[in-house]
Amino acid sequence: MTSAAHESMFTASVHDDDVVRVLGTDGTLDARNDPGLSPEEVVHLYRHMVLTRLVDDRLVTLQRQGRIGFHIGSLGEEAAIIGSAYALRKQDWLFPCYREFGAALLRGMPLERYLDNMFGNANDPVKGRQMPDHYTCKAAQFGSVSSPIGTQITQAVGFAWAAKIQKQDLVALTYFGEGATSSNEFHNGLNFAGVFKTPTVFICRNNGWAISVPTERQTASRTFAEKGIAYGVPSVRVDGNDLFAVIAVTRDAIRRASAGEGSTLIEAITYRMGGHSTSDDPTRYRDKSLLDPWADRDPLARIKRYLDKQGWFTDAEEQKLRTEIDARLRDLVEASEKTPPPSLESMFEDVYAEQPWHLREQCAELLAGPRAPSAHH
Ligand SMILES: Cc1ncc(C[n+]2csc(CCOP(=O)(O)OP(=O)(O)O)c2C)c(N)n1
Repeated sequence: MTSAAHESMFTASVHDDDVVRVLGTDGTLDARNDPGLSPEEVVHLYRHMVLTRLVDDRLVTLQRQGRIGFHIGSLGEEAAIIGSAYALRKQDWLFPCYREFGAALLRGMPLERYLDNMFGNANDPVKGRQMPDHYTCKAAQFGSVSSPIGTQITQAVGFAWAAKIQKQDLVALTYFGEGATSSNEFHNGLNFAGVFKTPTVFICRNNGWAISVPTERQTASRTFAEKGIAYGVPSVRVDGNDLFAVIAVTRDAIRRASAGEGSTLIEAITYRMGGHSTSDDPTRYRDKSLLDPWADRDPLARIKRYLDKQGWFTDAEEQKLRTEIDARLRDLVEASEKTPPPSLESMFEDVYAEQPWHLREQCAELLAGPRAPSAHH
């Protein structure tokens, strides 16, 4: 694992026809790159993918009912997100984009806190100061959600560089969409990572769209992975709807980073099956027929076919799981929705160790001022 001579198994795969794949769409397995998960691990990850999808469904419904303001989901991208997060070691850190709540939950963020963020209530980890789906979880080593495109890329590189200077064996993994490869931060981050061999894993979720911009309008490069080669960053294309392949390539990238061999760019080829967010209507710019080829590659259905073949998770167990998650979500949503908003004075916290006089004065004035009636009283 720490051998400086470790060679990546996958780094040649940057071209169109060169994609790492383990799990066939029919549920068969190619043993060559199989990460060798136990039956318990596969079932655990499948259950988590189902949870993620049901959370997505529920949040879209809540937004449509006007109970939360916004949601940005991961429909169709679950394997790319959960597989890569699963490959991380405990000490590693994650610098998210905005679609990776499944990774935060997998790494130990309580579902309660995530839902509190959706309602911006008093238990929201960011105290209601941000939009829904902008959270953080230090205990899960999950940085703050970055919605300005690409900013998390340079944060991850800086973090990894600091770890390298301090001789800590940790890797910073960052997620971004293929649209972010057109940002300055992508250039700055990959260039720096290439020169200084920082222990960073770049996961480019190539989901076909940057809101309404399709990949062919995003770049004239043949692939997104080949952009890494220009920076001297070994790169690989992987079937992002194949949980096993994503785990295998991410583990390999982590091994290389941990061995001092620097960063890897992983292009995970997947598809955004839903809108960009609940504020978007993809039927305005995307023909429905474009979804058809991807339905067959659905990351959850694919694992389920494999589980069926192995006899590891029955339809009855699946039904039971879905019923349990539904009930749990109903209870947790009810609790989060009932929780009052953060206190007004919390707005003045967290900047100064000792609050300066003018903020104390402003806070007192605010508390004494007229209030609109609160929905919670
Ligand atoms: C600097 C900046 N410009 C524009 C936006 C508006 N915006 C939000 S998401 C997005 C598209 C991002 O696409 P991509 O990077 O492919 O990620 P995806 O949403 O597909 O996961 C845009 C243009 C932004 N958040 N930040």
